[in-house]
Amino acid sequence: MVKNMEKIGQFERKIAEEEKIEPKDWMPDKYRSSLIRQISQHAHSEVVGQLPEGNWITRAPTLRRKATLLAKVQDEAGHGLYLYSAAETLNTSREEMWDALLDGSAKYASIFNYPTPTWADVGAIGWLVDGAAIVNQISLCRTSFGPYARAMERICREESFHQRQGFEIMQTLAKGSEEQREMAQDALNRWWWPTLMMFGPHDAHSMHSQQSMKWKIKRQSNDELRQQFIDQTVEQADHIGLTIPDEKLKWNEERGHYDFGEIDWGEFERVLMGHGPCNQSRLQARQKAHEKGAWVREALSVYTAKEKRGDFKIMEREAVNE
Ligand code: BYC
Repeated sequence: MVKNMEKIGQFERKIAEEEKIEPKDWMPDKYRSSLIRQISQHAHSEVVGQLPEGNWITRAPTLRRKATLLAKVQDEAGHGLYLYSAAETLNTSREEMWDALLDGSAKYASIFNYPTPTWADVGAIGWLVDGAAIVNQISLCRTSFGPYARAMERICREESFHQRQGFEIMQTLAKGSEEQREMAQDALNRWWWPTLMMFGPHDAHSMHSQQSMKWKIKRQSNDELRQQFIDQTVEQADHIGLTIPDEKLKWNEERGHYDFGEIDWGEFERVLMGHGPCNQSRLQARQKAHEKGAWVREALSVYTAKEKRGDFKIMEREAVNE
């Protein structure tokens, strides 16, 4: 009992003094499970998040656009891998996390259940979705769990390139022909509200925020980050001459922030329940990719077993002797 109190005291002191909690440190079970929940959802979001933009790799308008998009989508896969690795340090396995994604029981960001019917959607995702992700993730660079914080730093550097390439696509379309400008505006109209939903429910309805902020897993609340994103994005939209689809959007001198309209939380709930426009196809695409990759996992596991047994060293020696 005394020992337990000592461990709790030490954990709380580290949190208070902004020391990172590392995988081998003692931590409360709920701190561990909350991190596994958030980090694995985050990893799934990166992996599923490749699909909407991946849809345009073969149809990108120029070779330069194609190369950039390909690199961006590959970056997202890499982000997924950093995050799965960070979650694994908490004593969960990659297989467990994948199983939960593939059987539909794990959540991933609601935004990736929307379709990408035009090239402007690729621009809107980079500008808005990656833009929102950076706001959230810069804050997470100061999260209390060491491996998550370090993964975030690396991810943020790449996300800022993603955001700029998306913004540049939108800027080019907005300056182009009337048809291109309309395409950009239409994409902004469709992605704006789902992007605001990425930050999660209002603080008053956020189940996990209070405890996560106490443990410094989250450093800013859902509403604070959403407001920060809106404030910075309104000016970017103005700069390229596009209109944010919210009649209530207005600068509030007193608050020093933009006021904005209410999000359709009914739509958010429906997407979370699996009834968004693309929930089924996203899950099916992941299931298919997992089945198609079975031979790679099998080959790797045979390789690892052989390596452990030292088979390759024996083969190397035999090759030298020959
Ligand atoms: N979508 O109590 P709350 C990217 C869930 S990908 C789905 O506020 P919390 C990119 C929430 O999980 C970037 N579910 O939760 C990739 C919880 O459900 P459970 C993704 C959502 O954890 C490719 C419940 O609602 N970023 O950048 O305190 C291409 C109650 O919510 C959502 C991250 O994952 C949502 N939008 O706060 C381009 C960031 N919102 O677990 C770009 C890391 C809420 O009780 N995650 N829920 O079943 C976080 O910062 C936090 O987990 C959240 C939610 C702010 C998302």
